[in-house]
Amino acid sequence: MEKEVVFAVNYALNKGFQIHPDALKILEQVDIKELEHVIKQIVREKSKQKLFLINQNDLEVFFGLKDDEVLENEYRVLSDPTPKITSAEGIDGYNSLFTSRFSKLKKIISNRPEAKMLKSISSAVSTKSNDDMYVCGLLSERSVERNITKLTIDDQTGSIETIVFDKDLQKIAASLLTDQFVMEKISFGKKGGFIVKDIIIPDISEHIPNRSKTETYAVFLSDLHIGSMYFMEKELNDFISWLSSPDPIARKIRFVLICGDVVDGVGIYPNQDKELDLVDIHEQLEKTKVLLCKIPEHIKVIITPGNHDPGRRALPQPAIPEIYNPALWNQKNISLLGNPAIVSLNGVKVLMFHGQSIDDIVRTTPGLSYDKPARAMRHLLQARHLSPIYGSQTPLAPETDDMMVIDEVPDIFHAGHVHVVDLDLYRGVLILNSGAWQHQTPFQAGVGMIPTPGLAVIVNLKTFKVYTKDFTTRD
Ligand code: D5M
Ligand code: FE
Ligand code: ZN
Repeated sequence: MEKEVVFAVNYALNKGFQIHPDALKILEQVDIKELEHVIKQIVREKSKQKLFLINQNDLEVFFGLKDDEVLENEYRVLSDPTPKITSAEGIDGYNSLFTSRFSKLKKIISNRPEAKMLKSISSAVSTKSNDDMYVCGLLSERSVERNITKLTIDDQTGSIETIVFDKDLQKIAASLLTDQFVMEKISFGKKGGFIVKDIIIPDISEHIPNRSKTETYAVFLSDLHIGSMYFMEKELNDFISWLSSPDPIARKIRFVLICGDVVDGVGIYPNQDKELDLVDIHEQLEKTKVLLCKIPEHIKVIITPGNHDPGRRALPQPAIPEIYNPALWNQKNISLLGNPAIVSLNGVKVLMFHGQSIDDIVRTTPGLSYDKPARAMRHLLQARHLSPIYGSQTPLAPETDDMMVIDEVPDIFHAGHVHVVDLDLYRGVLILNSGAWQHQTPFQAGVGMIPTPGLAVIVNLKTFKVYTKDFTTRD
């Protein structure tokens, strides 16, 4: 026996494993260079399963000698803002953006029984009825004074100030996002003023997700920040090499989704150049191309932009323009889409949104924090809008169609931006934030943000079981 084979056998025996005689025969035929690595992988995986016999099948799977069952890998783009982006300008543009937001969300809420009783704001204001009335609009103002909350909502006919006395309703009122769509049950009070009896938000109903027929896996990544001094090149490279390894999960991966901040960009924040390894955007994208082109061709790679990527800053963002790297665009297994985008992976609908608005939401909503971004994402699903707040940090473009409305309920809602891996399941929708491949930056250290970088989030599209694989530790 060759010394590598002896090593492998002894390694397994010392860990309490038995080796089937048929497996021994295979060990003598396999690639010696791979042997140590593979035997350690098998021992680790089977220890987890508490199965202490190594058989022929294990070796065939881990060495990639056995063909996988045919895995479905059907990819479709369901929504991409790139070709739809216009250049509506000024106040008119914002008026039409908000008109579009209002009418799309009113349509979404129209399946609620109460929606049949909706009155326009101008007619509610003039009626001043003591009976219950329903109105809906975008929340333009909220104020809290002496144990009461005042909410002002607007529709195209006018504006109404409403008063919330009830404690529980005040809690709901506090969680509303500025410019979000709401429906209210109100009546005109004896002492004057419109009293809020109920607050209804569009939300989603219990959702039965679409599933892949085969055990195909997708990997969810974001915030690579290629070009930054803090970019974790080694870890990302290890991840990319792992995709071509005989690991049984790696062999079933057919999709890699990258949800923005692919590069660190140039001039994104003051003095950024002092924190860049590559100070030219073309160099950053060239490096991106070199790294991502190492992903095997049977895996489809989908890239959407974030606030660090070139294109435009305001939402919705077009795909990273082809001129920055035609080779990346023309790579057969790579697709560049805008932000937000919806793709179908074997029928599973994935909404990809970089997550810029999470910053605004965390800052303005009681109970939310940066270490639990999936909670903030849940708020967005409930508001049925990816970036409601206008005029805060997240820039919105004055499009005539509000493409940030969540029209269709996705099966998976994928975002990044805050550099923290977090998961949630809300009414059947898998919410996931995919972390980052950048070490903590001095800015983040200064504000106490603790990222969880170097983790790949992997989802079995048939069972929706989620795995995270840590590339910061060597095995
Ligand atoms: O942002 C990563 C996270 O860090 C995101 O939550 C915003 C926050 N961040 C980063 N830089 C700044 C500055 N300069 N001001 C406010 N918040 C910031 P990323 O998109 O990767 O930069
Ligand atoms: Fe980022
Ligand atoms: Zn970002």
